[in-house]
Amino acid sequence: MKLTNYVNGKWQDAGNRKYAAVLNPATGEELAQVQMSSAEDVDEAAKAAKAAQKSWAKVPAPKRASYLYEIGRIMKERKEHLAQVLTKEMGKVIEEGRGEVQEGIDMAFYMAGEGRRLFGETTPSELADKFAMSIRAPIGVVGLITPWNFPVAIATWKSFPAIVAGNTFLWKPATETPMMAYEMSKIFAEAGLPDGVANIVFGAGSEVGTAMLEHPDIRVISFTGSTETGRKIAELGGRNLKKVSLEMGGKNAVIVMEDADLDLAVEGILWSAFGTAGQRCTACSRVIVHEQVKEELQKRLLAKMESLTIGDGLDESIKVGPVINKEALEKIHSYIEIGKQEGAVLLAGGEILTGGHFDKGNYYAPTLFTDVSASMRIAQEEIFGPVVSIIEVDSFEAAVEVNNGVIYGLSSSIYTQDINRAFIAQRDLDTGIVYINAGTSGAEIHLPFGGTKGTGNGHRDSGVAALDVFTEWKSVYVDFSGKLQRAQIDNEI
Ligand code: UN1
Repeated sequence: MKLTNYVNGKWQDAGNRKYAAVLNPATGEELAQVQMSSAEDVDEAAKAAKAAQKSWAKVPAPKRASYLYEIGRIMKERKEHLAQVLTKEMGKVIEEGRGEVQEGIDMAFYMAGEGRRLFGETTPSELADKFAMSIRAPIGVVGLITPWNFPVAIATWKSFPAIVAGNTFLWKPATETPMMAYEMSKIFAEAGLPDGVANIVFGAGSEVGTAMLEHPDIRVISFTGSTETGRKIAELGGRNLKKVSLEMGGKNAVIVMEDADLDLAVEGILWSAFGTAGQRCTACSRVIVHEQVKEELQKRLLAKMESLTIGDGLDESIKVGPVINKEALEKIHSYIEIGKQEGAVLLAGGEILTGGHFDKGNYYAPTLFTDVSASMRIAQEEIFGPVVSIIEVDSFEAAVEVNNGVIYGLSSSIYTQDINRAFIAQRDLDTGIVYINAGTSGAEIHLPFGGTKGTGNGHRDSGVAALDVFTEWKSVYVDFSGKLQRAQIDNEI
C-alpha cells in the first residue's frame, strides 16, 4: 500500500515518487510505503490551503463545527479499526490505542462546541456613542507538525481548533506513523470537509518541515516533538516571523511522601512510567521518594514490575509494547551505561530483549534505577523509554526542589494524604500539569496541555487555550456618534 499526500481533497497518484517503508515496531513487518515529499509538494499544498481559506473563513463557525461533529461521529463508528491501525504502526498496546482514538473523538465534539462559542469580549468605549468589541479572527493557513507517539490525538488537538476557527491547514505527520494520518484524510473526505481545508504532506522534517517554515503563506507552525527539533523550528520560524507553538520534552516526576498510599503510588508509577513503553511526553521517568518509605516503595514497585507482560500490543494481555524503532532502542540502552557509570544502581531491566518474537521487534525491558542523585544525566535528560530513576529525599521541600531542578516543565505528581501539602505542591511544582494522587500522564482534552521552561514556548495545545494559537485577536470599534471623536483627547475623565 502506498500512502500519498492528500491535497485539495485528493490523494496524489502513486506515480514516480520517493517512498519510505513504514514498519510495525512489534514485528518488523512492512505495513506500507509512505511518500517522502519535497518543497514543491509543500508549495502545492500551501497553495490549495490558501485558495480554500478565504471562503472557509466565511462559513459560519457553527457550520464549520458541523463538519467536526461528523468527523467525530465517523471516528467513533470506526474506533476499533483506528485503534488497530494505531497499535500496528506505533506499537502502543491496543487498550491505549483505543484510548488515544477516544482522545481524538473527545476533541472533535469538544471543539465542535466551540463553533457556537468562540467568545470574544464586548467592553464599554471611553467615548459616548461608540461600541467596542474584540473578536477571534482566523489566521489563514497553518502548519501542523506532529509526533509518532500520539499519531492521532495530538493531530486532533491542533487540526480541530484550526478548523473551527476558520483556518485551513497543512499537516506533516511523523514519517514513522503516517497511516493514522491517511485514515484521517479518508475521514475528512467522508465528512465532506471542503477541498483544501485539510491537506496532508508526508515526508522528512528536514525537507517538508523546513519548506513549511520557509513558506510565506503559512502563518503558524504548531509543533510537538523533541526539544532539539523545536529549537530549530523556533529559530527558523522566528526569522520568518511565524507564530510558533512548541510542545517538547519532559522529565516528569512522581513524588511519594511518607504519608502516601504506597500501593496507589506504585500503580500510578507503573502506569505513567511503563505505559506506552515510556514514550509519552508526560511519562514518569523520575520517582522522588521520602527516605522513610523508599525501601518499601522500591520493593512493591519491583514486585509489580514483574507482572508487566511485554510483547505485541495487539495481544490484549500485553501491558508494555515495543519502542518505535532501532534507533530508539539504542538511545535508551546507551543511558544504562551512563547511569551505571555515574553510580546509579540498576535494580531491574537495563537490556534490549532478545530471543523468539523479541528479535523481530524493538523491545526494551522495563528498567528501574535506584540511588540516583538529582544531577545525574539519567535524572536530567529525556530518555523516552521505559526507564525510571528513584531519587531519595528527606523532606517535602527537597522533593519540590528536585522536581523543579530540570530544564523541562511538563508534568508532575505527588502522592500524599496531607491536604495542605497537596495545595502547596500544586502551587510550587513548576510544571504546566500537576497531579495530586495520580501519575504524571492522563491529560484530558478540555484542559490546556503544555509545559513551562524547556518544554514549550508559552503556548498550549487542547482546551480553549488551543484557540489562542489558531486565532488572531481583532479589536473592532463602531462609532455611531456621527462626528469625529478622538480617543484619549475628546474624553476628559
Ligand atoms: C504526549 O505524550 O505527547 O496525558 C501526549 C497524556 C495523554 C497525552 C500525552 N493524554 O499522557
